[in-house]
Amino acid sequence: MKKQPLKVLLAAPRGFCAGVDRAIEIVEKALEKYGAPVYVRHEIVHNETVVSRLRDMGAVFVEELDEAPDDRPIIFSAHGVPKSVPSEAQRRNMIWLDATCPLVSKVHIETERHHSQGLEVLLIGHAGHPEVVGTLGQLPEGAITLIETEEDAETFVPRDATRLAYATQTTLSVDDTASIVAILKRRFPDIRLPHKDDICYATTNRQDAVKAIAEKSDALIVVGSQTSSNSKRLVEVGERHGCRFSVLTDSAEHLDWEALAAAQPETVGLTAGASAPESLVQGIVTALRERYDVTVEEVTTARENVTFKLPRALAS
Ligand code: 0CJ
Ligand code: F3S
Repeated sequence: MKKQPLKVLLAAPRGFCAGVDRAIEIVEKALEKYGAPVYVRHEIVHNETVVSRLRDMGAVFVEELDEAPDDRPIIFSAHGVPKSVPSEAQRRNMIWLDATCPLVSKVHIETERHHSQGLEVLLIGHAGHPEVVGTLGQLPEGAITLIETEEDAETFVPRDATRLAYATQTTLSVDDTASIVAILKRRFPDIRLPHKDDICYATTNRQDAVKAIAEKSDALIVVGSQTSSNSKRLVEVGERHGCRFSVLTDSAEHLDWEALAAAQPETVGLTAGASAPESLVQGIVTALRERYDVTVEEVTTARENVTFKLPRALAS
C-alpha cells in the first residue's frame, strides 16, 4: 500500500544540554576511575533510557544518602542537592562527586548571597521537584518562600516589601514565569531580580524552537520521560502555540501510534527534552518512516556551544 506523505519538522536545538552531558560523563568517568558499583543519589537526569544504560554499566541509583554504603563513591544528580547532603557525605568520609548543573549551582550561590544581604528570598518553582528541594535546602528551613502560581504571587505577604529577591527553577515555562514575575514586580517594585535569568539557556532555546514549529504541525512529539519537568513544559508550549495533539513519549515503542494516525497528520513536529538522548529521536523518525512517506526538515532557532568542565577529581 502507498504510504501517506508526512513532513517532519525537527526542532533545533533539542535534546541533551551541557549540564546533562556533564552529569552523564561524571557517572561514566567515576565508573572508570573507581570501578562498579558507583552510587548515584536520585536519577542522574530524568530519563529512563539514560538511567538504565548507566545501571547496566554498574551505577546504583538511590533516593537518599543513607541507602548508600560509606565505602563507595556517591554522585549527586544534575538537579542539585540541599546543603545537608554533601555535609553528611563529608561526615561519613565518603567520596562524593557533584553532578549538579553549574547553572543550578549559580542559583544556589545567588540565593545565599541575597539571604546574607538580609533580603527575603522567593523561589518560583514546582513543589517537590528535586531542584526545588535542593535550592530550598541552601538556606535554613523556612527561609525561602516557594511561589508556584500567579495566585501565590498575588497573596504573598513579605516581612518588608522593600527587602525582597527572587530566584527560579531552571526548567520552568518561560511564559508562565514571566507572568508570575510581572505580578511580583507590580506588587514589589524594589524586588531584586536574578543577575541573569535563572531559566537556563537550554530550557529557553528548546521552548523557542517548539514555538517555531507548533503552529505548522498537526501533531507534536516530545521525546522525554514523565518525570522530566523541562520535557513536560515543551508539551505545554506546543499545546499553547496551536498544536492540540502534543504528546510526551519515552521512545517510539511507547508512542500511541493509533492516536497519532487518528489525528491524520500531514506535518509532525518533533523535539526532545534536555535529558532525552538523540538516538530516541532518531528512533521516532525511523518508526515514522515505516508508516509514512517521510521528509524531514530541521528548523533551527538557535545555535548552542555551551560546555561545562568536569569536577577536578575526574578531569583527565
Ligand atoms: O534540573 C535540571 C538541572 C535539569 C536537568 C535535565 O533535565 P531533567 O529532565 O533531568 O530534569 P527536569 O525535571 O528538571 O527537567
Ligand atoms: Fe543545566 Fe539547564 Fe540543562 S539547568 S542541566 S543546562 S536544562
